[in-house]
Amino acid sequence: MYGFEALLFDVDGTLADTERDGHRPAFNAAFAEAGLDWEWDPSLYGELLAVTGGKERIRYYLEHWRPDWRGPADLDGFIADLHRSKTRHFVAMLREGRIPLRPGVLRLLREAREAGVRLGIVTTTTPENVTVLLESCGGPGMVGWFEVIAAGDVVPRKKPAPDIYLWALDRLALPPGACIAFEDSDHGVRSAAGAGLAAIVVTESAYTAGQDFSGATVVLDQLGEPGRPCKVLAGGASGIEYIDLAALERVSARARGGAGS
Ligand code: XBP
Ligand code: MG
Repeated sequence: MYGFEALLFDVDGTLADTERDGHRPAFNAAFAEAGLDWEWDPSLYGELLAVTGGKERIRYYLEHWRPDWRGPADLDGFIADLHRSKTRHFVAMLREGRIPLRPGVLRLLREAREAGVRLGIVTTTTPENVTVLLESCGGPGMVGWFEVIAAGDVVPRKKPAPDIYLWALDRLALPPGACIAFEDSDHGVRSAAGAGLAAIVVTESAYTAGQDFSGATVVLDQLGEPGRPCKVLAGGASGIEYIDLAALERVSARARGGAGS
């Protein structure tokens, strides 16, 4: 028995390093295919990550970088089509195996599953991106490991709003104190903490490294593996070599303000 019942994972930046060399080139491929001369370089993409959600990001780009661009009358439909094309390019990259899971992810998921700890996904990204990532990296049955996949447009207000976590908690019929969130960004931490969850931040990404993670319980560079230790960047979880269920028990005790931290 652990002091938590479920682990809830963000996807982009947390399960896999997807943004710079995954989503970004997929957006660019969709723009090129539509005959648009828009090109999101890595630095511009860092600025665009201020807005979560691909469709929302395209709209933000148009408003701030292309204010004079004259789009079609049905701008929503145009953006939705463009974004569908972007998703096609992104899942093709995933199917080619170009984006692996981050260190320690598969090990922790397997351990949790074997121990009967419930698993969920809580992400801004499109549901298809989640299923293809999981199946490409962990095999065809891996989607079934997750009791809830909270993704994309199921809530209108995306992270940093807490809504997507609240949606997942409702489906799991669990209180926030029974869950631990895994995130990589300030948007994600605000969303998880806003819903009342303890959050572990895993970040090696240049895009999120300098962000404010003050709402997180622990900040690590990665989950780590036996023989490949993680670095604890904040949260005082000293002596943790890698995140397994025993380490999570200490983290959750700490989040509850109890002993064992
Ligand atoms: C991830 C995102 C996503 C991806 C693109 O945020 O913001 O928008 O960049 O995915 P988080 P889609 O990790 O906080 O969930 O294009 O499918 O929306
Ligand atoms: Mg993320």
